[in-house]
Amino acid sequence: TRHSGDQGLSVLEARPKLKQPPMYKVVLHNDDYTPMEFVVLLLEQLFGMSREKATQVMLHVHTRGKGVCGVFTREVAETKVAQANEYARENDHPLLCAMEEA
Ligand code: TYC
Repeated sequence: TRHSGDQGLSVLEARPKLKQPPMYKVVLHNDDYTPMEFVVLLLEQLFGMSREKATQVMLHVHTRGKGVCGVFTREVAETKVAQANEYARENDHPLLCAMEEA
């Protein structure tokens, strides 16, 4: 039988190897200087969040220190992290976005 994450070949039945790719959380870190409105705009524009969801995530990061923007495959996560950090730097904000293995 097939289980989530199975990738082997049983001696009794040949099955296609369908390996799940490793997933990565894109994480936003709090700082004391980046404006709340800028963080909300970033979450809307780069992560496709509604204003309500973006505000909720921004406030989570502000109060808890970090928060998840989304979970993606490695290449997509790397691109999102780079875009978020570029957008922050272009606007002279110290905001830090990073990735963590999910
Ligand atoms: N702490 C910032 C402020 O008070 C807001 C903020 C939220 C900054 C989330 C970064 O990832 C961040 N203006």
